[in-house]
Amino acid sequence: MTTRPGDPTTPLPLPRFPADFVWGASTAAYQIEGAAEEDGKGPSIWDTFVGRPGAVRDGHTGAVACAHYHRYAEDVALMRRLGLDAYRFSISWPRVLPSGAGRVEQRGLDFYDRLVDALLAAGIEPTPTLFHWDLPQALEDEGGWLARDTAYRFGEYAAVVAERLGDRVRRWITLNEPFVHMSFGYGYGVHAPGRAMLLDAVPVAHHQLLGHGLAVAALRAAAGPDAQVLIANNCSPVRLRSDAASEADRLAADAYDTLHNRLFNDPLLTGRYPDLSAYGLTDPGWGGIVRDDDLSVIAAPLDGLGINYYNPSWITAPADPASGLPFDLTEPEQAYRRTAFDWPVVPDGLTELLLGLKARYGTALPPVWITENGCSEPAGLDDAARVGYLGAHIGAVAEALAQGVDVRGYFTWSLLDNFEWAEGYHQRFGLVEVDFATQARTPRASFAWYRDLIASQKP
Ligand code: IFM
Repeated sequence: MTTRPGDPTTPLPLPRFPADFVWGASTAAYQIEGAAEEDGKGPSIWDTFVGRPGAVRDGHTGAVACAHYHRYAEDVALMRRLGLDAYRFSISWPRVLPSGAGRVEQRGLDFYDRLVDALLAAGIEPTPTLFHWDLPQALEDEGGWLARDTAYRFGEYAAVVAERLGDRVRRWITLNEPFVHMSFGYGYGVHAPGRAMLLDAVPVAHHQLLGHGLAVAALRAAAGPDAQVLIANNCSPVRLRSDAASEADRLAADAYDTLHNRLFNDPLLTGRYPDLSAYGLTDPGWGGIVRDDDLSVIAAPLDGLGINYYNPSWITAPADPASGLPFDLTEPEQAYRRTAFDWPVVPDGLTELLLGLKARYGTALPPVWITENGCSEPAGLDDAARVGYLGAHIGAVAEALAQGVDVRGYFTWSLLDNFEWAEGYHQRFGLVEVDFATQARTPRASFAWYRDLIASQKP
C-alpha cells in the first residue's frame, strides 16, 4: 500500500521537547460561548452576519454554540484531564464593551474573571486573545477596521481587560489572524462583516496592526512588566504549482507571500511594510492610511510570534488578467490526504514555514508559538486521522526545533467541536465531540492521544 503525506500514522513516540515547552489547546469566544444576548452583551458583527440569508451553511449561528458561557467549569475539567499547560481562549469585545467603547459591562468581565480563576485553580495558564473576529457591531457601524478610530478603541478595550485580569494573566495575544479577517471579512465577504472589496480591504491590515501596537502598550502599562504579549498570525508557506512554473508564476507567488505573510509579519518584526507595488500601493503612506510614527507603534517589541498553520498555498499567475488580483490560488498537483474540510494535510509545510521565518527575520524573530494547528474530521469518536495529523505536525515542530527555531509552545485547534464560521457546525475540529442537541461532551481518541503525549513529555 502506498502512503501519501499526511496519511494517518502511529505517531508516538515523538522526540522529547524542552522541559518547559507549553502544551495547549485553543478556542474562540463566538465559536463556543453562546449566550449571545446574556448579561448585557452587545451585538457583534458575527451576530449580525449570521442573520444574512445564505451567509452561513444551513443558517447555523453561534447564539448557543457549545454553551461554554454556562459550561466553562465542565470544560476546564476536561482541560485538566488532558493535562494542558495552557488554554488559549478569546475575549468577546462586545461582552465587555457592548458598544465597543465607553460603558464597561462588569458582568461580561466577571465571566472572564471566573474562567481565569478556574483555569488557575486547575494549574492551566490562561492565554486570552483580545480579538478573534467578533467586532462590536456599533464599531462596524462607524466603519469597522476600515476606520482608523477602531484601532484606538481596541487599545482602550485592551486596557480595560488588562486592568481586570492583568493581576492573574501573564501571557496575552492581541489579534487572531488579521490576514484572514481582512481577506475573508472585507476582501471576499465570506465572513463578517461581509464586505467584498477585494484589494480595497488592505487598509484593514494597517488598522488592525495599529490596534495591535496600541494594545501592546496598553497591556504593558496595565498588566505590568511580567506581561508577555504575542499576536497570532495565520501564515502559509507559498509553493509553486509545478516544477515547470514560469517567471509569471514566480512573481505571482511572491505577490501572494507578500499579502498573506509579509504584510503582517514585516511591520511587526522589521518596522517596515513590504513592497506592495503588485497591489498598486506605491506610496509608502498608502495615500494617507499609514501615518508618521504608526510603524514604530506597530513594531513595539513582542515576546513571541504566534503562528496558526493549516496548509501551504499553491500559486500560479492569474489565468484571467482582469481578475483584479496578481495571483491565482490553486490546488497542489500531489495527492495529499485531505481533511473533512478538503484541506491538504502537509506537515512538512510547518517545518518549512518555521525555517523560512528564521531565515527571513533572523535575530528579529522572537520566540515562536504555534497558536493553532488541527483538522476537521468526520463526526465520531475514533478519529485516527486526527491522531495522525497531530502526530505528524508536532513532529514537524520537533524538526524545526532540531534545526534551531526557538519554538516555545503548541496549541491545538481545537479543544471542542464548535461553530466553524461560514461552515456552521458542519466542520468538527475538536479533541472533544460536542452533541449540539444535548451539549454532551465526549472525548475522542485524539484526546487520549494528546493527553498521553503531554504526560510523556513531562520530566
Ligand atoms: O476555526 C478557525 C479559527 O477561528 C481561526 N483559525 C482557523 C480555524 C479553522 O478554520
